[in-house]
Amino acid sequence: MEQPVILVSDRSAVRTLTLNRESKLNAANDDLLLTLTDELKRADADPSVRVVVITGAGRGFCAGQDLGDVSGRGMTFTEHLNHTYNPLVRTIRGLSKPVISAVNGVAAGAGASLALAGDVRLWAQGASLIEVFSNIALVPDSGSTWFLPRLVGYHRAFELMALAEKVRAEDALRLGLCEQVFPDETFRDDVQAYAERLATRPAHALKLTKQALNAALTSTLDQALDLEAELQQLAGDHWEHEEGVTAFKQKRPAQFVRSI
Ligand code: T3D
Repeated sequence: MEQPVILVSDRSAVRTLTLNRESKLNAANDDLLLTLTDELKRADADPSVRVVVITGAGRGFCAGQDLGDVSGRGMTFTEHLNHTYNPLVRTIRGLSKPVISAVNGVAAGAGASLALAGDVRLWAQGASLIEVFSNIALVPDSGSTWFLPRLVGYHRAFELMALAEKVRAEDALRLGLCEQVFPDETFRDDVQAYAERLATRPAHALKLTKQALNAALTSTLDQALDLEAELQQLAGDHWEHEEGVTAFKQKRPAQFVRSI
């Protein structure tokens, strides 16, 4: 029987979506990309899920487009990106819940873009990222040209893209490509623990925070101030705010998770 291209598992309000084409370092075919996008939307609609983790099976995170699966797809590059990768990246960024890119191994090409697209990027010590596109004379896609210069500046982004050099975990941390690096041996447990901690935070406030940050990346200060004022009203009117203030006054931890 054929293996599912995305494995779905739930633990303590954390949904983990595992790219599952291990023998090809989870290189992406259309089935994987479309299923991942569907699963993200399903997780967003499921009230029992508070955090979503994207990771890879085996020793790779994602090796980008499956280069053995491009002929005969009946689409131009532009059509293919608009059909698969671009909706996926938009879904990650637009999800109302935090998405963790849990980079367990090599992330190359569009896989590097996926590694950068999460709201939180956690890496295993042995993970690496390669903007590999220029090796096959393509342009970085799936958001890499947007994410990378915002993180490392134009010039370093250009160098990484032009030379397709491997960025290892210690350099990724220094460059701001990830928030934390965990030992390979304990990586999946460490990611789960991090995700569970995030899942205890106020979900509604984090949803609005994500919205504000995404908008601020392309807005003026005036626009950001206006949006903050608008979203703060929504946050301030929500029960989470009342609970946070009450907990502060009562000198106890706030309880932002309510049974559904
Ligand atoms: O719409 C469009 O089509 C445009 C969109 C483009 C988006 C893109 O992502 S373009 C970039 C595509 N990706 C690549 O060019 C990466 C190709 N892979 C590599 O450069 C290397 O495999 C890695 C640097 C990622 C890892 O190297 P290494 O030495 O750790 O592993 P390996 O031995 O090269 O790979 C292990 C297996 O995975 C191997 O299979 P085998 O020989 O054991 O049967 C290899 O062929 C397979 N594999 C790795 N990457 C891909 C792949 N198979 C198909 N497609 C891949 N991308």
